[in-house]
Amino acid sequence: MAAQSSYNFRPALIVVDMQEDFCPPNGSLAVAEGRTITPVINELLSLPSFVAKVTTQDWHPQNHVSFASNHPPPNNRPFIDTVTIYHPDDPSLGHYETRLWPDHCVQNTPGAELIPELDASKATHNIKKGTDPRVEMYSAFVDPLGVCDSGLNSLLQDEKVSHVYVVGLAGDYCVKSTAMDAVKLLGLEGKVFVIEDGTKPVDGGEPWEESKKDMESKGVKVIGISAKEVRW
Ligand code: VGL
Ligand code: ZN
Repeated sequence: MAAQSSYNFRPALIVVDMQEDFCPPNGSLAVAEGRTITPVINELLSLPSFVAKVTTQDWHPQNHVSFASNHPPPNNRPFIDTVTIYHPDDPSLGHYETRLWPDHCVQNTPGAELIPELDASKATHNIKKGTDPRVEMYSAFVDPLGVCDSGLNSLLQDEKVSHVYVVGLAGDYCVKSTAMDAVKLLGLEGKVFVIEDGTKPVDGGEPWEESKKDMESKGVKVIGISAKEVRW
């Protein structure tokens, strides 16, 4: 009897937060060179191999906890100060410290739009995240305390996804968290790839090198667009 392969290559592409507010020249939280990665991402979006192509949008209400403007001075400087976020139902269920940002990606505002040069029509799904005003949510899957689930995990499980490719903005925040959650929630150690040419970090240089090490230590592979894993 012929051996039947149990191996099925079912890759998914996640395009994280390619939104006006994360891009120069006018974004309120513009990532340096954020727009320049679009051709690489469009090339990936044009590949027929993906069983799912997901765009995500940071989609905050105006009263979101990550906005510096929603906290009293003097410890509310965007990019500099942090706040501690407790589990909204019961503080004893957990807490985490998180960085404050300028107001960004407010629901239904121009800054929350996907940038027009992104071939978003080639995506199969769009996921909104960061919609709960009480919690920060960098990952496109779930916030750190499990309060808010975007539905991305069940979507990718339903599609029996075997490999995940992550690009978009920002490399050291939402891309990083999304890739690490893909490993953890889907059990895909060594099968989640961040394509470095398809992302840019908020903090370049040494902090970005550290972020890549963090990702690698959690089973994410950081590769280039020309890597053999991207030429199927
Ligand atoms: C992000 C900071 C705040 C991101 C979202 O998409 O990486 N960064 N909100
Ligand atoms: Zn945000």
